[in-house]
Amino acid sequence: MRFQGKTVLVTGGSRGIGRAISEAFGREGAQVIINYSPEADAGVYRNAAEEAVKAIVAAGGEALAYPANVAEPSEVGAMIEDATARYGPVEILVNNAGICPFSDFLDLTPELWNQVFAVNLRGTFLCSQAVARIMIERKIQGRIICISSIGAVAGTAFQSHYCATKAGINLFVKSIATALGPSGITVNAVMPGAILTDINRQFFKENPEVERDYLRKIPVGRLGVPHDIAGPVLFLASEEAGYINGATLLVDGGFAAHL
Ligand code: NAD
Ligand code: RM4
Repeated sequence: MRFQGKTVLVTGGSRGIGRAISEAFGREGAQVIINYSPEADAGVYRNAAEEAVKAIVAAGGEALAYPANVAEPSEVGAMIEDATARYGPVEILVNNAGICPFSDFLDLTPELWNQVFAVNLRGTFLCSQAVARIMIERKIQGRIICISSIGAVAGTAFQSHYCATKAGINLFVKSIATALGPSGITVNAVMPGAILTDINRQFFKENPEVERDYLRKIPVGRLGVPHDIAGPVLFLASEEAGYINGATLLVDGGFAAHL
């Protein structure tokens, strides 16, 4: 129960890695705001956020689902204001929301480039700044954890847009860790390797050779699962990680450890 009574905002918390993080915080006593995108969660995902809330409440925790596009300043502002009114100021922010519509470089359009940058990098900026302002105002020595990617340190032919956002997140983390450290706020990044979620399920299905290639290169011999990321995120949010600031932590089974 390391996070008893703590207010935690997880962007993109309705499914995949974000859901695993949200549920893990809920199991340890946090009040969890599960942000999600109504657009991204339409269709088969429609009730994903409500299911995540139910899972946390069923486990004895407290949570609410909050629809907001992290790329839109007005929606981010309203979300932070409403969350603060309901649970008190956000003490732990996990910038998890992210998209990766795979595209070969030569087919990549300016619109898709802008869309991926808006969600992954601009969304991380907007949420971090809005939460940090209140943390400083309320003298909260909080935590900001950004979900970057192995894609920040190793590119692929079909993720030039996405990898650029994740490399940007790594240096954004180091920069705001420098800016916010004096206020007692730490900022770190977790870099997942290949984790089987909705972001890549269809891509791997259509490109089985890529999944086979990845499996050959991952020393632990398996793709990751969302639960593999939740533990490191909670550690970085914990008291035990109080002196870790500006770090970027690979959680990839050893994928990036070798040539
Ligand atoms: P996912 O597609 O399963 O979940 C994405 C989540 O983001 C959903 O909850 C969705 O509602 C939310 N979202 C999308 N656009 C949004 C927006 N504009 N505003 C608010 N929320 C929005 O994906 P995932 O694999 O769980 O990815 C989560 C994070 O992990 C992403 O940042 C991704 O880049 C990163 N990551 C994933 C992998 C992997 O292999 N799965 C590897 C490295 C990094
Ligand atoms: C990661 C890695 C994974 C992919 C995600 C979206 O950097 O390439 O395989 O699924 O991005």
